[in-house]
Amino acid sequence: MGSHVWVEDQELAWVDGVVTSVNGNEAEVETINGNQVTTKLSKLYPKDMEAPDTGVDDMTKLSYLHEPAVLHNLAIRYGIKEIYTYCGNILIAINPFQAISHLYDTKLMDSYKGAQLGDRSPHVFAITDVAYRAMNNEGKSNSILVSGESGAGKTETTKMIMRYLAYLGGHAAAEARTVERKVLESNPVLEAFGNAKTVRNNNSSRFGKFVEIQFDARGQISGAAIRTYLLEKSRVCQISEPERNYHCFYLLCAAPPKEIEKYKLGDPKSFHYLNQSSCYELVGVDDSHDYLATKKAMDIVGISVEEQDAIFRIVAAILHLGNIAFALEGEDSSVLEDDKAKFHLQVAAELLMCDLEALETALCKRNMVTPEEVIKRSLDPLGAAISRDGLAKTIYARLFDWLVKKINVSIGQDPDSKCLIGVLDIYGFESFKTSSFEQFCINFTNEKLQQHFNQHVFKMEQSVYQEEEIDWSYIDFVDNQDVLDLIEKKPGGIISLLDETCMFPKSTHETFAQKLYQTFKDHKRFVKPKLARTEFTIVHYAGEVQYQCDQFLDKNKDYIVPEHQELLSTSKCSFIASLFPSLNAETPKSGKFSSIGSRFKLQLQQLMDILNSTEPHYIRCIKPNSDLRPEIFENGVLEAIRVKCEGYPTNRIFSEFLERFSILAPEVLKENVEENVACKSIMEKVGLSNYQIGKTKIFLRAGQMAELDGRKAKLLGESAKVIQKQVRSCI
Ligand code: AD9
Ligand code: MG
Repeated sequence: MGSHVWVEDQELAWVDGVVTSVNGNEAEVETINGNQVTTKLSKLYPKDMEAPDTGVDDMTKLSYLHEPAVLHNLAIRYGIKEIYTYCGNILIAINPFQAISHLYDTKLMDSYKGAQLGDRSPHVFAITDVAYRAMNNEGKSNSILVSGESGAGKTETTKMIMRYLAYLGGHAAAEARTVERKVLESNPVLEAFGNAKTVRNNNSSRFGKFVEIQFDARGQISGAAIRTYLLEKSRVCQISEPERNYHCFYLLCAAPPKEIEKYKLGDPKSFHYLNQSSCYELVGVDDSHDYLATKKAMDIVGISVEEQDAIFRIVAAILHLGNIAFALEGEDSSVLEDDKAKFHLQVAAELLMCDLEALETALCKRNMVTPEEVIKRSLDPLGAAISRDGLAKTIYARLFDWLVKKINVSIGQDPDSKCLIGVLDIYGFESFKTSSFEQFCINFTNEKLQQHFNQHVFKMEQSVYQEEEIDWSYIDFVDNQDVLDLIEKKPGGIISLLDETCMFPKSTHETFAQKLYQTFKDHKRFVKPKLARTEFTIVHYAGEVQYQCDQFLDKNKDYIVPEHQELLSTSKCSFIASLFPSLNAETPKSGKFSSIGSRFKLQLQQLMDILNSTEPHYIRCIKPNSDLRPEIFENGVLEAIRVKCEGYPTNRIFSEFLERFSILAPEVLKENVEENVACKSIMEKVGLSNYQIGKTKIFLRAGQMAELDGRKAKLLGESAKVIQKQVRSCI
């Protein structure tokens, strides 16, 4: 009774209050907003009444490391525009959604250069500086991993890291500065082609990115490599309200009149690939300005004027392709719907520099190979539209890959570089009403990174324990290896089973689902939802996600229709033809199945290998809302805390501990013993065990600090009562 606690609240997430009565394992709490709440004792969290009003800049300074305390601290700091907070050496960044003046200017960069972590207020520059210095001093590669849900600020943070690295490792001479300029200008180019407005973010990255910045022996940038992961191809042909397609389409529609005429463009509303949503413009974004800015960035990264022309010709051609509509002819054949469709077919063929009739045939017909001959079979209008969309997606994906490759060649790799700093900006955990293959891959990535993160945090904890020479050997470490096995084990994991299913001609998504149900019926991370026929649920570390298998098979097949391949490889535009190199013995035959899931798994493994060879630094971005609770249940910050809680989440220097708790055993101070002995005596008197005494600090298990504070409050309460009694008796 009388204790200050945090209690869960529907609206505010957490609200503080005072316990007014306790009944068995339930408590009555009067909250500060005047409500009486009855709740289980186990759902109450103690509030630290000694925590400073302005919050703490490092979560590890909090006496209680639990969710309400952490979120409250972040909320206080956010209120005073302090968007960065440490949790040990992990940086937490809360998206301010507005420019904060001077937060990233050169003067500030100067002030972080060479500063120790913790000397100055938490900042993305501070973490980057630590990574850069560690690389220079120890000759070891470092990496900075930025994570968080969509819209949390990963990409903006990544750009700040790159800017600061360019500042630290930049060249003095103007002519030598091209490397860092190219590295920085690669961002707007990739964003124009790989970012789009989504429900969650007006500039959402639809691909993962790992930028490896190479340094020479003097610590100057000498090269860079950009790797991208899994671009969302489906967006090119399908968007829904209130989202947009990739930015480049709108930029081009807002180009100067000469270009509009050249590419036969016009109002974005007239294009099927854009008008499936009524959102065309973005607040605060001027597409015509961005078109020119993108071209300028393309100049800097070394994309020639001719190449730019070919690129935008392809972008325009995709829009025209989307407007080629089909109508039914006869029983199951298709023809161009009307003159409008004919016009767009003609323009698309002109822009792609391929034969008009060949394009129409490639869209509407398929070759059937029989032992005797090759027969042309007609597709129905739906089949033709699918064929058209497939072509558009393939062209776009190849264009994006070309851009990445070109930028890499242009920036150049430094083969002699021994040290690099890798910066990872990758999609966060996703769970939608219908989660499909993309979410499966994204969440798989997050499981992989989570394992890396857990191991890292655990290792960091261990190193503190080691420094203080305390015994940590019995601390259990809960891993997510079982989920990873479920997904990627070979053979037997979901990806393996998917590949097997894809190779078997008669299989359907239903047979795939049945196979999963049978194989994993006893797996504790796999759930078959009740009455499900094609859905399955994975119990991820961040929560359960239900996947819909309907399109898993199709989406896993990296397949180019042979007719499309043939058409484009013979384009008169050498740029386009080069995107579809003719097949030779070494390249896999078009039309043959190649697994996107397996390739992605391999890419991820390569990424993990690189990360494992570096010293990692973590930045967790958070998207705030009114109560600062992350929208998605995944919360890396709390996950870090969970790992910490498995060990000794709280530690205090002996003197601080004594200052706070000597009241519980005042006699120990009189005994003139060593501080560590005094700390031990207090713990023994209170009856707590399992704590550890290090060289300079006492390490407490989760909940012990609260227990000590509780005792202290009780004692103070009782002495207050005694004083009150004495006062009363005097009156
Ligand atoms: V996604 O997973 O790619 O959809 P991100 O990358 O996590 O997402 P992004 O960096 O694009 O989010 O940030 C979203 C928006 O928040 C930006 O467009 C900015 O308007 C805003 N933002 C993010 N970080 C900052 C910042 N440090 N200062 C000011 C910011 N605004
Ligand atoms: Mg992003």
